[in-house]
Amino acid sequence: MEQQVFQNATVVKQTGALCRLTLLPRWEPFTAILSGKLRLRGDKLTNPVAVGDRVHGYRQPAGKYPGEHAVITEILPRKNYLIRKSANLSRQAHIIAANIDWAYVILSATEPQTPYQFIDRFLVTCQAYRVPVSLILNKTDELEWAEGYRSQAAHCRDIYLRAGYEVLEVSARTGMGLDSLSQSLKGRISLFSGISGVGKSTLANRLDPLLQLKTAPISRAHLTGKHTTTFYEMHSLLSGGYIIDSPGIKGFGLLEMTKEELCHYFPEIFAVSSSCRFNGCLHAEEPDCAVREAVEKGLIPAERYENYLRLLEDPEGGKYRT
Ligand SMILES: Nc1nc2c(ncn2[C@@H]2O[C@H](COP(=O)(O)OP(=O)(O)OP(=O)(O)O)[C@@H](O)[C@H]2O)c(=O)[nH]1
Ligand SMILES: [Mg+2]
Ligand SMILES: [Zn+2]
Repeated sequence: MEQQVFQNATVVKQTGALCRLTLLPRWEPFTAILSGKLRLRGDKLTNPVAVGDRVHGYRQPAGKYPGEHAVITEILPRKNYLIRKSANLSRQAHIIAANIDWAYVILSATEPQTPYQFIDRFLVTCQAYRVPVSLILNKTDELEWAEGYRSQAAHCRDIYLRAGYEVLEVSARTGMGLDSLSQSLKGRISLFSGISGVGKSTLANRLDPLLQLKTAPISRAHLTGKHTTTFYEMHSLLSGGYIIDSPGIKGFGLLEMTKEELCHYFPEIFAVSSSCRFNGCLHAEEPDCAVREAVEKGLIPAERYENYLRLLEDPEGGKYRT
């Protein structure tokens, strides 16, 4: 039997050397391995291929190798991707997903709470890597009885609405808000990201009950998630579209930008920065800074400005380009 060539398959899962691929819009995942040539490509990435990658390759003639894995021979150029620092090899980066049409940072209205610093870092990273991003405030059903969280949740929504982001309020438990989310997901590959325990997998299951992804209650003692999902994996939704469910994210990094560029990714800061006295104002200690004035007047939330300053001082994951 001849080798059967395939083109433009999408990676739906990647674990070590093995990938699952499908020829979208068909959903019939099959297993493939990277060709030796691709595995040896010496760049700064720990994984040459990631979920969302488009690849060419061929299927083995039946019976030639055990398991009859297909082989990936080429990874197509990416329209975008997100990376994180590799945990052990600090100079290497790990691609978490590629060719993302939309990213959602999922937050819990109650517990676990995502630090603003994390949210802002995620938003900046998405924009810097040209991934459109929205926020999802999940578990809003719990605000019924968890009164203490109401004003906190409203404040959070307010901050990001004012910054110009879309904030969807939903409940994976009751289904509230999911019709409009479901509409937005159609025809796209979307990434569900966020810290462990905010309900990424529960949300996916609610959007498509056939998925049956593993979920787990948060720890009662620490009010944190249990890192239940351990792989990035794309799933096909019956209602249309594809979502990439992901493990609870712990950190981001690698801002490939200059310090001057950072404020471009804080929309409400960027909007007033043209009125600063100095060209190239970093909005830290410069005189006549329009950004600081706006913060003092309450036009820019202090939390956002503080996170901007934090990122300016500590890009976490390296240095700014100079
Ligand atoms: N009340 C309520 N609980 C929810 C909601 N969504 C998720 N949960 C609960 O939150 C807990 C964590 O949900 P998961 O879906 O496992 O969270 P995850 O974000 O996938 O977590 P990791 O896979 O660890 O990153 C589970 O007990 C869910 O039942 C919601 O809308 N309302
Ligand atoms: Mg999960
Ligand atoms: Zn300024």
